[in-house]
Amino acid sequence: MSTQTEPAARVTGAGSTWSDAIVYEVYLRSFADGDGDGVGDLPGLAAHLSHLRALGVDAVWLTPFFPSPGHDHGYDVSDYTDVDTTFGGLAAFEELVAAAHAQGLRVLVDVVPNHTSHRHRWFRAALAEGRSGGRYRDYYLWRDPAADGGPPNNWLANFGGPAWTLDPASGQYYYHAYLPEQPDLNWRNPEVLAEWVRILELWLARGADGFRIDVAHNLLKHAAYPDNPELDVPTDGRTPVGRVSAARRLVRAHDVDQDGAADIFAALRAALPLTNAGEPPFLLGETVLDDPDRVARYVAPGRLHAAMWFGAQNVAFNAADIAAALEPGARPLDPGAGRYAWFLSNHDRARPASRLAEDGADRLAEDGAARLGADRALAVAAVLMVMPGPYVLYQGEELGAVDADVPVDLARDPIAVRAGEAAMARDRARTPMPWTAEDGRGFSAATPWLPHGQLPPAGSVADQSGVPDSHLERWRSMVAAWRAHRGTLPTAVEVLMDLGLVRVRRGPLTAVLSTGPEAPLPAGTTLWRSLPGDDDVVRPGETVWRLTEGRSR
Ligand code: TEU
Repeated sequence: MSTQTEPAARVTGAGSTWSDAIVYEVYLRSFADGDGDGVGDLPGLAAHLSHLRALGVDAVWLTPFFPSPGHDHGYDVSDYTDVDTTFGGLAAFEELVAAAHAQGLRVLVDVVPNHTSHRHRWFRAALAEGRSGGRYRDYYLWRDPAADGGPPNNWLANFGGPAWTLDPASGQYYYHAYLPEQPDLNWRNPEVLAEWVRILELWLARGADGFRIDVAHNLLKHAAYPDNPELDVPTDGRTPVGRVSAARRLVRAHDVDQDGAADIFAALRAALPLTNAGEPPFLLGETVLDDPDRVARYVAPGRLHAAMWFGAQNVAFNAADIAAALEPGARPLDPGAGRYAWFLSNHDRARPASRLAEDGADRLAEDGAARLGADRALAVAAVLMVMPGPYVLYQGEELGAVDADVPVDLARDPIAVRAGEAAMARDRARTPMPWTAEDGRGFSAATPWLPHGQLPPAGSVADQSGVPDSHLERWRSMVAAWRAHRGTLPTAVEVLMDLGLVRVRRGPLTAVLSTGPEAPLPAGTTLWRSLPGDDDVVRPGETVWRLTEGRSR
């Protein structure tokens, strides 16, 4: 293992490679099918890199492509060192990396260190070793039954049922935050860290530029396994999809985000070699936490370079909500600290064009509501974009994609299929990318693994490309304006909220979003705006970027 000193603030400081980068999330199964089996793959993506290039993004995050039984669509990994043949095998990964690098795109590999598949050789060995233990038994979390023979405590799995499953052969329960087919690893065992250093080294040697780290907030559980407290009110009705409702009954006091969990990333980062390009690998954590201060712990100096802040995942289109989601990003950071990563959507959440439509998803059959939702999503993306820290864009967001109405008999998400909670299921945001308006949507000639959703209101990629003021062209122009100016901006930012307006001021750039009134713009010149037109005001539902040339307003 080669250990090298990382140049100070190289990956997060002003003007660095990643500090204000745009990362594009590719949900591989649904991006483009290269081999005609109805499932997207790496050759399909390689053939569509020109889309990412035209959009102007800096990096691509590839959702898990490792061999997997597929109980959670790749987030149940049975071998972290290989590429599933469904996605084209290892050669396809190497070709994709070379093609991406040739086009100036960096590649982030999505790793799943919280849990393995039950088919992983470590877990099979752990089962074989039994309760007397051995090297692999302690890679996982085992407890004896409670006095009544039931699970050791009241913890619940995110995808339904108890978080404990009995291994009848040994009489012990093992812990799984997600499905029983996803046993959690024991990160208190130093051997587990050593295994992960070797896995990440392997992908860096194969050309990865960094990693998206699945449920980075989950790695430690309370060592004494106390019960989680019950909540009086299980859900506030605006809770996002991605977890069964029963699991929302408990406070996540002891099963996630334990003190010490964030230190794991300091150990991991210190142990990693540089990338093949000679840079520190970028570490982007998925941190699904309500408290921004808890998220900030994961980006303390020496830990992750960026941690996803979920504050904007569920905002309503009002200035107070949006400003509250932005505000943590305006607090001063320790020198050398990482940043929040900003985003509106991913493969686990409802589409922002649906969430932000006038009356929510119910009226999306009406084209006008969907268009309004998409316009609002772009306006909100435009204030998140100017915050210090990367923006993570999920495939389809650039088209104004809306939630798909996936019939129950075609559902694939375990939250629907296993737990029977279609209302909480994530399939809505995972339907194939609409490249064209034709039958197979240019995604595949075969029946796709999930049905096609309705087209975005502005149409497919082909429908929108080159059409002035289409949703896609407005996204492209925003990215181009951002690329041209981001390198000159300070990291200090101010977020102001007043009478339906949100203002984000970062040096000479001020972004003004109106959720209600028409309002005058700060003096200066307009760099970009989210709606077509050239008025001297910000209109309802619009974000305008103004260059104030050193003026304070
Ligand atoms: O998702 C975790 C996630 O986003 C949550 O909704 C989750 O329910 C939360 O941790 C509750 O505390 C990641 C992946 O993005 C998702 O696709 C996987 O299914 C999941 O982890 C398990 O690997």
